[in-house]
Amino acid sequence: VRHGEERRVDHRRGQPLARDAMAYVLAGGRGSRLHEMTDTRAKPAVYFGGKSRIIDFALSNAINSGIRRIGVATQYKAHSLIRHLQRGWNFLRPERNESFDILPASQRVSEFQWYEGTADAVFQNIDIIESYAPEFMVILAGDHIYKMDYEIMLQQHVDSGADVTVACMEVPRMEAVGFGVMHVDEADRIVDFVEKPADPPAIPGNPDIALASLGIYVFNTRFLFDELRRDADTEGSSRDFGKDIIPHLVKHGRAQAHRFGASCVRAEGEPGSYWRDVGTVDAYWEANIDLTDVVPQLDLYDRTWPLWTYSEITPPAKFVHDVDGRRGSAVASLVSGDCIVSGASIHRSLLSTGVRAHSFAMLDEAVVLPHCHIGRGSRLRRVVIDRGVVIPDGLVVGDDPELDSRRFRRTDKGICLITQPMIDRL
Ligand code: ADQ
Ligand code: ADP
Repeated sequence: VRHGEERRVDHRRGQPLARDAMAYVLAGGRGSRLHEMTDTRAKPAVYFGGKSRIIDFALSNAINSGIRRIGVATQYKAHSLIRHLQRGWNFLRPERNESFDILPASQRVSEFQWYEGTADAVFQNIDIIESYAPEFMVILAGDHIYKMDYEIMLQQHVDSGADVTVACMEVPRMEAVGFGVMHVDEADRIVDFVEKPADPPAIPGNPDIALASLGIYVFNTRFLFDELRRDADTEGSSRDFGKDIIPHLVKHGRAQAHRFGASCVRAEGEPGSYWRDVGTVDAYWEANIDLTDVVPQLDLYDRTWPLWTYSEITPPAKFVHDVDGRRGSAVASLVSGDCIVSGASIHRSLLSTGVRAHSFAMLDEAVVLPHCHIGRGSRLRRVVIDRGVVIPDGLVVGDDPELDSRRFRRTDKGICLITQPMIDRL
């Protein structure tokens, strides 16, 4: 009897493996390439897709996969994130054998220590996790956009009997500099792993493609804890999954690759395997604007895999004509609740909750975060507007690259990030 089959008889009790698992979401990193958008909030708390935040994707995947125990480790600028989690994700009930814990770096192990690396963010909470006795740990990052059924990955982990299973995806080789990159044998066992290599090794037979780790790991809990304790006693370790734990297990243990394509959730007609790290202003803008496509690659309307979030209770979006009765519309756009488009023309844009766009304003390919005001007669093209910004009447962005670069944070691709302090300095 193989390890996996034995486990299934002993432990599954007819339940999905997800019910014996805990999802542990690492949400402490800053995400510095989002610049001013992460000045006040951690990257997982950044708004995405009009109604939700980036971390909602990983958390929704966990819930939709059937996982009912969730821990979220926070550290950097966590207030906005913690508030969101308390408002939106506190529905898991201990009375139903469920749990939801927010685990700020609180110097529990030593008063001199915040979370050092990602592994430390688990290590410091071993006793809390143990009190729930999950059989498996699904370690996730809180800052990626994707839909994935973790049950399928858990199943593969149990079937293969691996010490750790690492989700992976093929990416263009030069993009792999930001990832852990692996080599696998014919049974997808990981035989080599390098964290963020300057010159990523390609997959055999295709010099342009590398196999990248998505930072999603499945462990048997007891094994993971032994590893974390071993690593904590190791001189010179940075206490990080990608830098320390995974490379060690590839060398000395049994690490298995899990192809993201096998567990990626697609709605009918949804193409490919969608996974995005929206870690730069360009990638963030693009992933949001992509949602306005007629058939977007990421389907937010799939009722079988809903995106859970906290969302304010709002009146419906409203569209009002201008004095000529001609303007006051949004096409090819996503418009959230409590928006009022009054005499403005909006095209290929995304309006988050509570945006007011006034007469004769024009928005094209704009990502507008909650509670912004778009002043009369302003014209904005290819922008990201941070929460609560008041765009003055008549402001023009997107016509004059030099002027835009002086006033706002303009990327090489010509996307302008606009925040209130930038407006105040005009
Ligand atoms: P990175 O994403 O660069 O690489 P890291 O910066 O450690 O790794 O962040 C991973 C997650 O942990 C993020 O969600 C971050 O917010 C969080 N985090 C970082 N430091 C933390 C801390 N001290 N406490 C709590 N949470 C923290 C990783 C892997 C690569 C893999 C990529 C895929 O190391 O091998 O390829 O993810 O994106
Ligand atoms: P403009 O966009 O022309 O500057 P306003 O901001 O004054 O105009 O809003 C124009 C119209 O939008 C109002 O006449 C009203 O129909 C609608 N509107 C604005 N605020 C509200 C609100 N709080 N509730 C309902 N409708 C509103």
